[in-house]
Amino acid sequence: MEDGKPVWAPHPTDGFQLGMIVDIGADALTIEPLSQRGKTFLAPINQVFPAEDDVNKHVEDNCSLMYLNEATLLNNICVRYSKDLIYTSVANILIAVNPYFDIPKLYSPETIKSYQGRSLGTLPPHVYAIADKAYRDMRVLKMSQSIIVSGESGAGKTENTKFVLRYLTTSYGTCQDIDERIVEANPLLEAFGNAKTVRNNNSSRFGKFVEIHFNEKNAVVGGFVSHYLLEKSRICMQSTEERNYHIFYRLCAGASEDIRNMLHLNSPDNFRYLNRGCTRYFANKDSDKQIMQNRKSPEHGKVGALKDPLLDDLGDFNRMVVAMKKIGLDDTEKLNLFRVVSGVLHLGNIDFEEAGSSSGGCILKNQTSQTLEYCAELLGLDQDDLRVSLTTRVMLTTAGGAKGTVIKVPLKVEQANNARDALAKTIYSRLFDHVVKRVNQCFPFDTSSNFIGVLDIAGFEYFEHNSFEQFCINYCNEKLQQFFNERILKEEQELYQKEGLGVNEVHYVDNQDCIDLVEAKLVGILDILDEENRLPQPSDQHFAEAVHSKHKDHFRLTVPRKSKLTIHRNLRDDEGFIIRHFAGAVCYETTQFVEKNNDALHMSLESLVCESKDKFVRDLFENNSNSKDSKQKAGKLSFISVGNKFKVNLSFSNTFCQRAQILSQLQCSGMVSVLDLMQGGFPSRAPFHELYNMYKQYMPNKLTRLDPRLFCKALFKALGLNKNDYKFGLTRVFFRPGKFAEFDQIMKSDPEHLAELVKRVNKWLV
Ligand code: AD9
Ligand code: MG
Repeated sequence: MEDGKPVWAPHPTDGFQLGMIVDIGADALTIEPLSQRGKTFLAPINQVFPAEDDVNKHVEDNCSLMYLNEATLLNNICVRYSKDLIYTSVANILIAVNPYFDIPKLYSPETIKSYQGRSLGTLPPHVYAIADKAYRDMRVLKMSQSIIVSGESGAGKTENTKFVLRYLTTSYGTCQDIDERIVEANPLLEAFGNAKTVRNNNSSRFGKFVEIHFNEKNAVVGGFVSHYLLEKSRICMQSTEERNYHIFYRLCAGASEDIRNMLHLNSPDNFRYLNRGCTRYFANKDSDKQIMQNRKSPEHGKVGALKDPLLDDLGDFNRMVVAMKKIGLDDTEKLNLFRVVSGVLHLGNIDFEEAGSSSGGCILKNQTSQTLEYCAELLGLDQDDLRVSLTTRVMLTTAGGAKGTVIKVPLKVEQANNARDALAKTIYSRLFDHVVKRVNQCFPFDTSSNFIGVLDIAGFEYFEHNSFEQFCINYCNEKLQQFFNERILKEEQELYQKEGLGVNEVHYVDNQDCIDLVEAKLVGILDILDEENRLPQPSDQHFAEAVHSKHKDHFRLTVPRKSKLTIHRNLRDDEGFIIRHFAGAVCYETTQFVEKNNDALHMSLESLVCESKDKFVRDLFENNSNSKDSKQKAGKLSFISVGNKFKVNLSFSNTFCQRAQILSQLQCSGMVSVLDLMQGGFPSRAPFHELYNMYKQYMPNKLTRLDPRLFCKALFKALGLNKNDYKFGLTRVFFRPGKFAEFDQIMKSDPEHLAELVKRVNKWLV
């Protein structure tokens, strides 16, 4: 950087602004903004970056810019976005910007065709190019591949995951039926596992890993979906302006008259589980994305009641039914799903009041007797048994010397409410497990050689109120970030070292301390929470206190009181804690952590559903070790840790006013560190023997007699490649960004050109 050259200097809302350096101080620069000639301001040296000569120019691979830094990356992405070019590469990593509208032809069958078999970098960056690279690597290396999609909630992870699946199945499938099923499984999974949140109208409330399996001829043979914990609290309660799972509204909106009568369904307004969250849809000032979406709606400006004008529940119901048919669900299976969904809705409408006797217990409110009847009917339960199980709890007693007598303890109103909600959550999440299992039966395969997996989990979240769900989701994203750090940054540098490339070291923030804070044995927050759950009288306050006392001076953990790290309600120290995540500080309110961490249902309810007269309901609870457990420990409310289940699951090894927000996403995702690495790095590489095998067929005998390393050296010399574009390591050759693709193009060019090349090689050999 020097006087008179344009630079990017910090700007509070745009991230960066263009300026000129007018004076250089010891640790600050005096900058004159280009937009305000004559005015100057001071900026710290390490926050000012050199700009490209032409800031309106954009490039497909960010690595081919002259200056690789966060400011040029941000500018490149923004210039491209203004031209509807939403994809940008940074070497082998693809950045996607959510356009929030359909870009014509971007995903057309012709586009799919054009990417098939093409090396990364030969066509404009696209999620299809990544999918095809995974496919070609799987074929050449004979190894399964994975694509990881990460980003904030609403960033476009699920949409891009679907594009990858469609690309692979249409390009490399042979049996059209299976291919279609893999794609059509999504509407069903999303109906049961996605919901409207303040950040995303179709937010995934579960994580998934979708595998597309290929046979030895590299053709698609089937698929498999694994899912990670569904957000259960949403079934009974949603935050303001959020909704329950789509299926509930769709069923109310789209079911035929007959089915509605059979399931006793009417408007969503009449169900407690649906009518408390969403009130006003256009009041959310925090979410720019939401507002952008809303502006496109003809209903913009109106205040909605329960129905979100942007969601077409009726249309979505019809599309879902078509998808169900395509993946092979018959009418009975469909009705089974609908019946249980309705059963859960009616269960939620059961209300309790104090019994008015000395027992201290509760009874069902008079007006809910019909609801009880509907619920029992739909779930195949006995009405009286359901009533008793909801209002009492079975306990083992030693009173009066009669050891082991089973007695029924009456529940208070609040306890009965909790029992009802716990039952609803368990039934619905079992139903979701069933949906995933059923989907997996739709694309079975006998043998598979390799697979391509796509990981799509809920993105990093921070709301006004953050609870156990956000804690789990953000922990999961923290793990993913660590994977990224290790895989891209650490391993890459280690490889350079091992191969003796002598490239400068790049520093990045290691988040291991944050992960330890959550998952370390005994002292980690998850274990402290489990410990709390096992106490005779667990409490959220005691849990929060325990967390603070075990981690007094932890850099990643702070008390909510007085902290300026994040905006939060005025919480006491025993009401929450703040964690500094890689993506920012989040204040968690610990109310209900203890309850939400417990997956166990009390015994009377568990056995009630396990013994349902309805085979479908009974089967949902089959293979449930929990129920066997609880029968053995009659009377004891067993504890099944949700947090730990999550931990086990995770052990996988526009407008420019939003620029500042985009910048923070780029910084958080580690992209900026990647740039530092790429500035001096060699993102593409190929082992000598692979190059040898790939190109020996074109080359004269004299050359192919050499060992692979020499073969490559000779070949590169003969081709007259620029020495700055590649480096020879011990076992492979490394290429500067974009250069491998160029080399590959030369080698695979037309026969005439190739003959010319061979001539050159021969000449060089002589
Ligand atoms: V969450 O963590 O599950 O809450 P995602 O999955 O990252 O989130 P999603 O893919 O659901 O976000 O995208 C949100 C919305 O943005 C979609 O419903 C689309 O309306 C919109 N979107 C995302 N990507 C594209 C795209 N490439 N083209 C058009 C898009 N619209
Ligand atoms: Mg999603």
